[in-house]
Amino acid sequence: MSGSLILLLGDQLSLSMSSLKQGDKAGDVVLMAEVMEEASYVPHHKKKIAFVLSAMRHFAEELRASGWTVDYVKLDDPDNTGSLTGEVTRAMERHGLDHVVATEPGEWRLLEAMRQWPGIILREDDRFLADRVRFSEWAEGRTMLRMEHFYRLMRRKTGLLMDGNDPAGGTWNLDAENRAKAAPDLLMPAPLHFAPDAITREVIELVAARFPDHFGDLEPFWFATTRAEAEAAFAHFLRHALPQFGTYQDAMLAGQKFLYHAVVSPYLNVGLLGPLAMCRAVEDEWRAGRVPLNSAEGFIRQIIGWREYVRAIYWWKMPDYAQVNALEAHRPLPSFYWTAKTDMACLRACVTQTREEAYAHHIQRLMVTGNFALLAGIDPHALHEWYLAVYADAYEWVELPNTIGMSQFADGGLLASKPYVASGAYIDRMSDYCGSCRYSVKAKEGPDACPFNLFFWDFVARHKERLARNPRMAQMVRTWDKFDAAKQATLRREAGAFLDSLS
Ligand code: FAD
Ligand code: DLZ
Ligand code: SF4
Repeated sequence: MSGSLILLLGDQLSLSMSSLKQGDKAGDVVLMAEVMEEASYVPHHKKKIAFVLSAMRHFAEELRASGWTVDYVKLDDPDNTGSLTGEVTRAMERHGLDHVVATEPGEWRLLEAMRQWPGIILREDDRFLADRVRFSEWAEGRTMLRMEHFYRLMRRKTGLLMDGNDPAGGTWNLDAENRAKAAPDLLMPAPLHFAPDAITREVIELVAARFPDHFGDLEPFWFATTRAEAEAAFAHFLRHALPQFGTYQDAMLAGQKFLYHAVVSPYLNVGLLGPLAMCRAVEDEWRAGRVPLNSAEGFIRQIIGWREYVRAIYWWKMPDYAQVNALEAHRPLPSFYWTAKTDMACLRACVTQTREEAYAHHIQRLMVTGNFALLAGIDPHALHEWYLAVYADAYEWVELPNTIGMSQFADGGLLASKPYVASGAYIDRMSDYCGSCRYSVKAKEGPDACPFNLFFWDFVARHKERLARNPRMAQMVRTWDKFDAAKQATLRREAGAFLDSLS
């Protein structure tokens, strides 16, 4: 057989990709292609496009340095067909090859397209710790799925934070210690910034010229774009932020976009970092006495717990998962998700930093933008496309279940045990947003009432029957039922008026 064409996608930037494993450096050609289709199937944030293209170009150099022959097609190549299908066809002709080897992509739509390619050989993506088929078998046999059960299996499988058969420190999950409110601190660590090199500067010019209407600020651009830089960014997190990561994991501050978060998900999701090595490094920090257990366990849970769990659910439930809408939410996405023009200080802060950085941390996504959309009855699919577009770390395998399942309860409770809804009191407890807001977080009704307060009760009223059956929400329904009829009517009328004003 002649050599192979090996396709590497923009989020497959590792020398240990399964597609490369049985490859032959002497006879195979690696294809990497920048294509309009991938850059615009949702209107990706400009910084996300620049990050992916620059990381691809740097990785092509890494491949060449390790002995591979790389055929790299740039976005502005005059013959570029604009699609991966077109570029694979052209490359097979160019090199006289009759088959193409690829690691399975992270999105269903692309997997479906690739399965139609003549001569395609797909290999499993072995960068993850949980086996998709074994997960489905484990999940099918259960009446109720919970991440915690899965997480304990993963701790045992990897041996991370284990002392023999027992969890290190005697407890599996220290989440209860990870909910402190943060105070503004001038000495708070910031993620490591990298000055754009010549390759990145060329990409920035390209993105500015080709995607002028896409959301987001292209500059300043400071993301890592090489493996060495990504590793340095993670080492910086281990040293400066991890010790406080756990305690302030849920905190939000208007002036601090990153707090003690790692800000590494873009690097991890494209393959510049590996999940197991990161978790082992975090465990080492704890065993060396440099970080507390609640930080180490909290971090490791996100990676081997949530990250693996949402991916397994994505592949188990796709393609139907993309269509679910259990709460029948159909309201269009308000324009302020793009413009940040709203009097609600919490949403303004989260959308503004999203526009600036293509980043928001988990609680900002879940309890501000996600919570608002869930309470307001926004169409989960419009919201899904927004999250997929605006964050530098967003790929459907991780974004969709986080949005549809965890944040919007649109799968009816498959992924999350209860809808993540909260009134303004939660946002006030965990942030400093409310102090500068035009609304009063204490006001429950009237023109100054925090919209989250109005919407919270309107949500409970709209979904009373379903929520009454959920042990974690039933108390809310009983509280609503105790309100007198006049109060119920006022809350619903004011919530309705505000909701109508959104469109
Ligand atoms: P840290 O808070 O420092 O956490 C460390 C790492 O844990 C992250 O880098 C990430 O790899 C992992 N992690 C944490 N929480 C999750 C989670 N719920 N699911 C998967 N991995 C997790 N994460 C993405 O990587 N891509 C997405 O497209 C994405 N979309 C999301 C959409 C919604 C609605 C919500 C609620 C969450 C989403 N997340 C997504 C999860 C989480 O918000 C991000 O992983 C995190 O904010 C990345 O920032 P960080 O690196 O500073 O994370
Ligand atoms: C996100 C992205 C972008 C913006 N551009 C490209 C590209 O030009 N070429 C490419 O191979 N991959 C790109 N990607 C990443 C893909 O969208 C990603 O591989 C699929 O969504 C599967 O996860
Ligand atoms: Fe957000 Fe309400 Fe607080 Fe304003 S008062 S910042 S709308 S939670």
